[in-house]
Amino acid sequence: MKLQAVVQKNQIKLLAFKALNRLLPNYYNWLKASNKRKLLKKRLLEFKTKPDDIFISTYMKSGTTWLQMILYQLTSSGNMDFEHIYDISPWIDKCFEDGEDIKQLPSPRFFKTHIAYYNFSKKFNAKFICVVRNGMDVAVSQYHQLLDFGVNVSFDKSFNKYFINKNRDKDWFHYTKHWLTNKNKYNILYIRYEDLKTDFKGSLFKIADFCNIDINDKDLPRIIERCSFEYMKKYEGKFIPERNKHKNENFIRNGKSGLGKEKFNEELLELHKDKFNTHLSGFELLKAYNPSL
Ligand code: PPS
Repeated sequence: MKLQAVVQKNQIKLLAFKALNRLLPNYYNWLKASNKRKLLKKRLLEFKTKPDDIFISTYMKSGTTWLQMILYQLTSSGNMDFEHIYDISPWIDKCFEDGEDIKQLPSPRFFKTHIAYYNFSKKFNAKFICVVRNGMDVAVSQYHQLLDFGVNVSFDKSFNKYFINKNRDKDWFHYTKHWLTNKNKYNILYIRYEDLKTDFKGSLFKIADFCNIDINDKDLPRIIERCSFEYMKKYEGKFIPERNKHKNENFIRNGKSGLGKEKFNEELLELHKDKFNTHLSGFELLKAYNPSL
């Protein structure tokens, strides 16, 4: 009898221990995300903006680097003597995280950021260019990036863990919804990756106009050529983020639209449809991305 009670007690202890172990990583991840968010908000508050600063605000793998190159070509002679695009257009999130100072840059300054909308203060005074891309293509591009980072992951897991993300700052649906809702009424130009592909010139003039940049006729062929996929691929080393440098040169990967859906099985497609309908079906700009239509 006594022995039975001891066994029972130990079983209860074991169950409690297992439950705690399961909860702890969640708590730890939540704490980490919350501390990171606090730090970001603080750094954003401290950051002294200039009114002509441009923030290229994108969910990852949506055309951020392309926009960095477009703005570089629009605001300079466009030579490729720089070592890395981050020397011209810093990734502000990383600078904040690493406590790096933003070095002197000519105006207009243009920064890359993946920071979620609600982390910027209401009075943040800058221009934003928000690039959106079909979620299915983003998810596949993100999956390839994880593979390049050496993460051993299936597409299914990549979609369920990274694209749909417990951390809402990193969840594509939440991220996109907040930038499109624009509760604080920031000055935002929305650009679709697909429009850059089908009508590059039209999108380029929209971007230039938004940034008050004149395009000289003689510069146009150079800008178009240097922002092409082929040209950027040739200089890929100048665009690859640190983490996957020296691994596969697969960052300027294939630059195609509409192929993402081939990776989706029925179950993933249903999940995508469901989340899209809940969060994004009301946005006209994203109509062509609706997997239910
Ligand atoms: S990151 O890591 O979040 O900054 O990546 P990001 O730059 O946002 O997105 C990378 C994808 O953009 C494609 N890309 C281009 N497509 C067409 N034309 C040009 N010039 C171009 N430059 C970059 C790049 O190939 C990635 O998409 P995928 O689908 O993976 O090819």
